[in-house]
Amino acid sequence: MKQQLEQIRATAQLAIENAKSVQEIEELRVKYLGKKGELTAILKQMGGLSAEERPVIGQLANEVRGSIEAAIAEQGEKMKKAALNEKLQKETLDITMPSKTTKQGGLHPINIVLNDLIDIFQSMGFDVVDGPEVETDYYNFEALNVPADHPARDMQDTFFLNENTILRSQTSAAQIRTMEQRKPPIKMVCPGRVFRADEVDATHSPVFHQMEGLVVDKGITMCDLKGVLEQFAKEIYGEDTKVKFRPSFFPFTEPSVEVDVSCSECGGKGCRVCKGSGWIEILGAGMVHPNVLRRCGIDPEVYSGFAFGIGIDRLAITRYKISDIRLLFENDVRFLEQF
Ligand code: 2U9
Repeated sequence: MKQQLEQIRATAQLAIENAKSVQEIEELRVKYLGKKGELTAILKQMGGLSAEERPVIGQLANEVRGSIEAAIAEQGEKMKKAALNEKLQKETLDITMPSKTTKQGGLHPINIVLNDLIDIFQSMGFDVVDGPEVETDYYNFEALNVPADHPARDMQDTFFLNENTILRSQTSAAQIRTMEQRKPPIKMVCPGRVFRADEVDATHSPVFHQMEGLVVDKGITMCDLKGVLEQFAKEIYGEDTKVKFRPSFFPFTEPSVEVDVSCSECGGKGCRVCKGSGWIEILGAGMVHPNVLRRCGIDPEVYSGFAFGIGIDRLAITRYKISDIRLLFENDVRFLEQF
């Protein structure tokens, strides 16, 4: 039996050293140490041994088991190391390879124009205020002197979420809230996305962007309106730009004006861009209607103000000679990477 055990030790040792895979080692473990393995088979015969022999053979059997287990562990470790070495060899890093280039993004043309507008108005002392895109009927219409049955609602037909909740058709609500919360002087612009139930074509989109402005204080007159807007037009279109104020109508301003600038393309002679007129309309404005001030708790006998609205998308289209407003919303990278 002693001989048999030594034989098992020697053959197991050899087989384990020659094993080529983890799977093979596992098979050898089962073959020698498993329940039906060779070592176990020998141990089962120990009952037939004499009392003197039994402890000697028992001890030897344990030694053999121990040395087989150690050989298995050692060979397993060797294999792990070999596999790691092989992996490291294959995964050598070539630090001389050129790196992957990441494409740098850029600003959307609407944001380029928006940033310019913010810079201009901030330099004139205007605060920039934000407001929610989902508004109540009151803040979008009623507070701006546009009651439920007012015909001007047609011009600003928007999307209703329910009877009282809408997607804002202008950013004016933020200005109403500011007037409700703060005493004049107020000098603010609010840029943002607005919505109208318009048919989509090359010049109309149901989603567009505007920047509205509001100045309220004692003694504000149409002269302030003209001075600020003329300065703005010159900063956007150049010092030589002429500015024209035409009478117009908005329910929230009285009197109201539309502002044209001399065409920067032809210098006012008339061309395709200005459709032969020499002028391009850039914004609407007016003196804040007394009803609007009164509703916000501001006494129109004491305070007055002017307001204006600028279409950012239209400005971007004329500045970059973009042929179709839809290009601004399709996010085609071939279009966007030109700016
Ligand atoms: C308050 C009071 C008055 C904002 C104004 C306009 C004239 C105007 C258009 C320009 C192009 C909208 O984006 S557009 O289609 N806007 O012509 N907006 S006056 O008047 C206000 C705003 C807030 C409290």
